[in-house]
Parts: sequence; C-alpha cells; structure tokens
Amino acid sequence: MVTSGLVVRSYSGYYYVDCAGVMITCKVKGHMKQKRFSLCTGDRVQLEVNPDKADEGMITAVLPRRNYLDRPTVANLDLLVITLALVQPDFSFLIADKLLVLAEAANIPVLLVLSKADLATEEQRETIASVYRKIGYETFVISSKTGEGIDALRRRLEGKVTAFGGPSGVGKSSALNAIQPGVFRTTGEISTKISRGKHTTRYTELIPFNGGYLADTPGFGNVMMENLEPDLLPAWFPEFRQFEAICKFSPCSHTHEPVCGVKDAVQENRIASSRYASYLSIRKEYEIRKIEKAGADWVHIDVMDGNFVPNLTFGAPVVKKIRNVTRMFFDCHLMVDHPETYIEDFAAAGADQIVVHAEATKHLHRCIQAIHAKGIKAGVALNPASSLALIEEILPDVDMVLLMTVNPGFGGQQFISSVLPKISRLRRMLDLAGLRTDIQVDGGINAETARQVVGAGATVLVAGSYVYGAKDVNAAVKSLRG
Ligand SMILES: Nc1nc2c(ncn2[C@@H]2O[C@H](COP(=O)(O)OP(=O)(O)O)[C@@H](O)[C@H]2O)c(=O)[nH]1
Ligand SMILES: [Mg+2]
Ligand SMILES: [Zn+2]
Repeated sequence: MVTSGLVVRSYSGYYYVDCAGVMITCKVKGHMKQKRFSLCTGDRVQLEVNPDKADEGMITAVLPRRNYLDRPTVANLDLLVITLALVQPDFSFLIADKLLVLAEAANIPVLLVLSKADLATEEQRETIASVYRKIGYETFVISSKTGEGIDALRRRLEGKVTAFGGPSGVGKSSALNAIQPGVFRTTGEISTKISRGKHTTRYTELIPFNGGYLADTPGFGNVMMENLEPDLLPAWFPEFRQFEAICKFSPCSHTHEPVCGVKDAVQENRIASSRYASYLSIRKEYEIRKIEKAGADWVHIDVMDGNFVPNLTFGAPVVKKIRNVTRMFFDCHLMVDHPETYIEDFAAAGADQIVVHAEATKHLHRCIQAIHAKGIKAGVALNPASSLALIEEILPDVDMVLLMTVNPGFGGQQFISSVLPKISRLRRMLDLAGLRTDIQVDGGINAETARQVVGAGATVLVAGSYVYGAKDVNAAVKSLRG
C-alpha cells in the first residue's frame, strides 16, 4: 500500500512517519540513498507500507520543502518560536536579531517569546517587547512559572507545526511543558536524575499537539553568520525597507554611503539603535570571517562621529561584540573630534591599536600617551592635505603613521596620487630618525595602487571595497601582498 505522511523523528537511519495518526517506522528506498538526499524531521514523504507488518514501511519519495532550517535540522515549519529570556540569562538584542535574521533568511514565519516574565521588571518587559512589536514581530511575554501568557500562546500554536528555538537555559522546554504538560524534558528535571552533565535535546522530534506538532530544539545561541550573503542582509531587517527609497545608492549597505535613509531613520529613532547595531555586528562578523579565511592580518575598523567626517559609523559597543568572533588584530581608526574622550571605551572594547588624527586633537602627545597607558598600540593619522610637520615631533612615540590616500569619510573613493611623494618623504624622515615605524595607507587601494604605495615606503595597507567587493576575496588579498 502506498501512502503519505510526515517525518516526526529520525534516528540512525530510521524515520518515524506519522500517517494520519498511525506511526510507521521507515527506512529509505535504495534509489533515494544514492541521491544522497538527507531526509529530516518535518519532511513530507511518500511510502510503501510493509504488507506483512503495518507499522513498517519504505520511503519512496520526498515532497518539495517549503522551508528548511540547518541547525537544528527541521523542514516545513509553519512557525519558529524564537525564545529568549527577559532575564537570567540577560536578554541579548544581538542574539535575538541573529535568530530573527536566520528565520527571515530561511523564509520561516516567526513569533518571539520573551520568557521568565516573573523575574523581570515592568520596564524590562516594555523596553524589549516594544522594539520588536514596533517592527511587526508578534511578541508574547510569558512565564512558565506563573502561567502568564501561556494560554494565549497555546491557542496561537494550535494546528501548526512549530519549533521552539533559542539559546539554552532560556526556558524553551519549560514553556513547551506549560503548553502541553508531561512531554518535554527541561534541563532542571534531568540534571537531578543524571549526574554527568545536563540533558541536551539531541535531535528534533515533532510531538502531536492539538491538530499540529510541537518541537523542542537544543539551544543554539551562537549562530554562525558566515553563510549569509551580506548584500541580502538588509532585506532580513524588514523595518529597513520603508526607508530605503531615500538611499542614494542601490544596493546600499547602510554603512558608509553619504545619503542613506536607514541611517537617517536610526538618527531619528524610527529604527531602534539596537537593531542597527546588530545589523552592523552581523555584517562585520561576516566580513571578518571572510577576510580571516583569506589570510588578512588585521581588521581595520573605521569609527566616524559625523563631525570630524560627514558620516557616522559604529562605536565601541559594536567593536566589543565583534571582539567575540575573532582573535585578529583590531586596528581602530578614530575619525572623530576629541579622540581623547573615546580611548577608554575602545580600549575596554578590545582594540589592539587606536589611531587618532593629528588634526582632531589639540593635545596629540597626551592622547598618544593615554593610548599607550592602556597597554595597546598607538598610531597617528593625517588627511591628504595635512603636512607631515604636524606629526614630526611625535614620530618617536607612535607605533604607526596612517597617511590617508583619500579624504576620509566614505568608502569607494579615488586614490589621491599626490600622496605618493608624501609617503616617500615620511619614510626618509623615519629613516633619518632611525625609526622603523610602520606606514599605513588607507583609501583607494587596489592591486595597482598597492604596488605604488609599497614602492614609496608603505608597510600596512588598508583595503575596503577592493577586498569586500571582490568576487574572489582570497585572490584580492593575494594581489595586495604582491
Ligand atoms: N523563574 C522562572 N524560571 C524559569 C522559567 N522558565 C524556565 N525557568 C528556569 O530556567 C531554567 C532553564 O529552563 P529550560 O526550560 O530547561 O530551558 P531550555 O534550555 O531553554 O529548554 C530552569 O532552571 C527553569 O526552571 C520561568 O518562566 N520563570
Ligand atoms: Mg531544553
Ligand atoms: Zn542606505
């Protein structure tokens, strides 16, 4: 007999298929194995039931998937419930936003559950929930302990195939238990019974529930973002869309572009600053993983304040977040007025070097000393039109001099070739003083200009658009090394 059903669980080569309420244990027909088709929980399949044993069968075909989640592995979800605790562990906007991006990218409808409401203050509930409700994400505030919000959530999930996802310890299993008592195991319960380690939900299993199914999943807090395509990232922040008409460039990365509706909206508080910070972190994390693999040595981080340069980018909080994803050398270029007021924050955020503009501070020497006092490297930067005389006296005290080869503020500009003799002159000044200080150049660097600046005496090249925009990042990095 041929019939169809839903894979509710898979386990070492066996698939448990729900056929209208009858559970049939299946293996996969040989011709399907050859296609290396990886069946998973949530797949809709066709099967042949064993004529002699009604609870055994062979899967012969799998129907096309509507959506698919890689980790945890599950297909065809009607809803992904992204669960995060309001407190214990502290709510993380970045983790919430990463999980939302994951769901958007996988085209799975989401619902946000903020748990442990009994432990949170009214203000904590309000500030967190309002960010997401404003965007249009359906948000439930619940407590598995007091039962708050559980009935409403249960009604919402009836008849749907739903998985709960989120970091471990946020109360996913507890919430599922409150919705449908007696089926889902929580960490707390198990760890008292098994002495070694805590129970983790190893595989995804769909549990029948009021005309639909529920699935618990292992915690996945640290979502890897390296597989995301950065050009698509804005589309996964749905609230950006209505402001993108104002962006001068299309596509706009909403980072360095001069006229950008998204950045304006952040300034005007029409887009939550936490969401924009997450956007920048996810983008930077992706770039860092990419250039790290390609063999770059440093991450150069442009910090702009909207005053010293007519543009605004991220500050120390974002640096702190991306510090978690890599051990690469963080070279923070402060294009800001009064850089001395930022040193503390950037050092604490994990900068390995802070570079300040000679034009931006009245007390350059004190500023460089303050950076060194943090135990990190200090550099001084000069705009294309600024004279080397500005930094001559400070040369013995700095680890690096950055000569801008474009006017700072925006990416993708033309290299100003009159800076070449300036690089040579600086190298001679350093030689005369017996210094082996690095000379860094930033702006308009590609394979051709790289050759010229290295010839003039530059030792550290900053490449932005040329590398990130390249089809082959590895080749682009290699071409700069010459
Ligand atoms: N106070 C309080 N604690 C909760 C709540 N939900 C879960 N917890 C506790 O948080 C811990 C982790 O819960 P669990 O459901 O296993 O989290 P999971 O890893 O996301 O499945 C356990 O110690 C629970 O007792 C809640 O609503 N209020
Ligand atoms: Mg759990
Ligand atoms: Zn934009």
